[in-house]
Amino acid sequence: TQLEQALRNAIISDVIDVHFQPIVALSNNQVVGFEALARWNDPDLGFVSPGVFVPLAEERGFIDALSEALLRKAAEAALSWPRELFLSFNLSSAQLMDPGTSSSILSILGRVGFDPHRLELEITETAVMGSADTANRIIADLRQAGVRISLDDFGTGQSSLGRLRDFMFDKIKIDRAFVSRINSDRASEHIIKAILTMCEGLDLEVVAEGIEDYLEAVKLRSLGCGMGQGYHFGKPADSIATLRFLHENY
Ligand code: G
Ligand code: G
Ligand code: MN
Ligand code: NA
Repeated sequence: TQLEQALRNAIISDVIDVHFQPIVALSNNQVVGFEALARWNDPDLGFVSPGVFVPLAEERGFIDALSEALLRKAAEAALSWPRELFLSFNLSSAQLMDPGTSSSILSILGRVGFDPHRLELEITETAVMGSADTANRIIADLRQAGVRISLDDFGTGQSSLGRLRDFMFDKIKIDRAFVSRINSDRASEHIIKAILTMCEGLDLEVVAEGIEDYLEAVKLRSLGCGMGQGYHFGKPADSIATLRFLHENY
């Protein structure tokens, strides 16, 4: 297809960019890290969402090449940040089925000179289900090297609390479906409270995603949620704008 051909060309010519969205400590609104988000603006097709091209890359076997280029760019950009903030990077489900993923990631970090302790990998519940043994092995190898693992979109998909019992994760990212209703829907507030209590007991860090206004931030902070992310704190921005943002915020 046209999209597939364009994606192939974009990967070969290395034009897919990475943007960064701040993650803040809710106690003081200080930036603690950034999530890397792939951005592709094709001259003919216009802006194509990663929600479209990442699954296509997985299906066509391009995901390794794409993800390696994105991680390299993200880590290189993060090396120029004025403080040692963490970098959070999304891993796709196909990567969690490929036993070569951990060594590939660690070798990129080595080449770029990026400390694995500053990297967090976001994975979804569904992705871990896919090929559980391989995924467990990859996660264990990466954590052994100091990389941290966060469970993305928590509360959606085929949630399985049982996965949390295996202590494979360092952090939970509460899906924005709950966050966006926290001040209008009692049920969402109760669910978030329960997640926070559970995470405290399991010694898991928590990020609330999709915070869009001040009242949501205040509410989450009062409930004891440690970190937040969303348009209220900053939209994803390219590496130059991110550097400017960091210099303006310190
Ligand atoms: O940025 P946006 O909301 O359009 O992202 C849509 C989806 O694409 C999200 O689920 C996000 O996690 C995913 N995504 C964005 N960048 C990457 C990436 O570099 N790798 C992978 N695997 N997924 C990404
Ligand atoms: O699946 P994942 O959680 O990785 O998706 C992250 C996506 O959510 C990013 O692509 C980003 O564009 C989007 N996003 C980030 N903050 C907000 C927000 O405050 N509101 C909405 N609607 N989307 C957001
Ligand atoms: Mn994510
Ligand atoms: Na997320």
